[in-house]
Amino acid sequence: MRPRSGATLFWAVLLTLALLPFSLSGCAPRENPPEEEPAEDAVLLGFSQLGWESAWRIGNSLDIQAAAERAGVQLMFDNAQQKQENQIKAIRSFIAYQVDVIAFAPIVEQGWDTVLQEAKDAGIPVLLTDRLIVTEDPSLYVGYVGADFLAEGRRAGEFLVEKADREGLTDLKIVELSGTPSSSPMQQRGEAFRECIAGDPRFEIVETMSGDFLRSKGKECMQEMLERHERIDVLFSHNDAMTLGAIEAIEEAGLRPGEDVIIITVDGEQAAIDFLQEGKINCVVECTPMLGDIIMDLAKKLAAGEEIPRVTNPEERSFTEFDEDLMDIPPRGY
Ligand code: GYE
Repeated sequence: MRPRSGATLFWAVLLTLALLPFSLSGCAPRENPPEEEPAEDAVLLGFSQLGWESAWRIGNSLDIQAAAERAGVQLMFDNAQQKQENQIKAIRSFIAYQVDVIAFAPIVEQGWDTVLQEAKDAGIPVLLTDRLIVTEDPSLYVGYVGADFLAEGRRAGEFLVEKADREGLTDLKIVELSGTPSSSPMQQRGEAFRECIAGDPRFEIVETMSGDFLRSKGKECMQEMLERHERIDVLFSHNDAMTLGAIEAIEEAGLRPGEDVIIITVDGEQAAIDFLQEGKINCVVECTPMLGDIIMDLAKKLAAGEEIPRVTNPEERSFTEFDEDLMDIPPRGY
């Protein structure tokens, strides 16, 4: 950890207060152990969250804040309200306040090199969390902690193949609701799903629309696609929020989600698991937002000058209508 003067700490605390209106600090779950004042020499972690778009994201923010308290890490948390420029501003202020470590969830893959070079020049290690970036200089970040989005897309595709095999389904018209354009989960979930069904004449993706990972847009896009296509047999949606909106549209069109339209979704928030159990969703591919403890552990190691793994993927699975223990899924917590 770099030595920090009392004055730096003072400014760090001040920045945290300034960022408070954008943070979720007031909402940390109450059942957590009592808050401890971070020690004077606590690791100072600047975290730029990308926004508020889904229950996944809110669960992720709450988990990071609770984990920082548990770990005694002093957290400067900024919420960028879905704007890359706000994330860049937040990272610049973390550099100015000489935090020990910067972590951020990049809203899109491109456009980070300049600000990350500034962090590197200042000697501050940067950890990517939740999403990846594309850069020609891999030394601009020290590691990534988050899901394997290709594995998620593959699980979604494999479920569909299994469903078709088991039930002898053919000629399936698929629509895809994709996430924020140019974000890594959107790119990789879509790519791996396509690879799984490629060349199999039973499957045809008839349309892909971006619902930006938002429930409202998921509903709008689904309404439009239902109007445009005579028949839709399958919905592959890149997150639960869009799926919940799409289910509203499907029901309003007089169709039965899970029966008339096979529904495959990613995240695993409680509302999606509830619908899986009710038969309105056929497959939920898990993507856990509970990354806080791993992030704190890695931040402490980085602050101590230790090496960390280049990639840390949490363990994930999928939940499907074929699972024998479908009704025993423990509460998801998001
Ligand atoms: O699937 C979605 C969220 O980046 C993995 O972003 C995350 C995705 C998640 O808004 O719900």
